[in-house]
Amino acid sequence: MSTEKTFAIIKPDAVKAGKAGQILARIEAAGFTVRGMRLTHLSKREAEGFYAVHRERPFFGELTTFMSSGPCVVMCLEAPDAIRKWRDTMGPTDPAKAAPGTLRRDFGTSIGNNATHGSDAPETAAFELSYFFRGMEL
Ligand code: 3AN
Repeated sequence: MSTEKTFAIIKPDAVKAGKAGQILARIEAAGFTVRGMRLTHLSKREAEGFYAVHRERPFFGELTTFMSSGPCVVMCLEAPDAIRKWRDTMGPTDPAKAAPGTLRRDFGTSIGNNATHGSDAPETAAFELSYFFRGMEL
């Protein structure tokens, strides 16, 4: 499998709880190379743009309010098969259904406050990386 880039977020719940450093250590231990990283505080409008594919979902308002509630860490992670590997490292959306040792199980507290985000496909990764990073930064 060739090297691939994916987009990741340490969400506001995890940053607020002081878990960003522990999550970053787990990212490095899992074998990802961090190609880009920045602390940012999304506006509601920026969160709505990022999650535009979910705008018809019932939780869209809750999701974008949460994602703009405090600073988060946005990252470009690189590894062989990075998209799948990062989603495996995070675990499923609902922390209650995630296996021990996954980030969402260990740091998430609910389906909304689930500590991390990761792109789910190559097209999504391309959009999400370009939403936060300029080409020359990666
Ligand atoms: P994932 O991030 O695992 O790909 P999606 O794409 O189904 O999950 O959902 C996008 C984001 O919306 C999730 N990261 C999660 O935090 C939030 N979300 C999903 N379902 C709910 C829900 N029922 N209530 C609140 N937030 C939700």
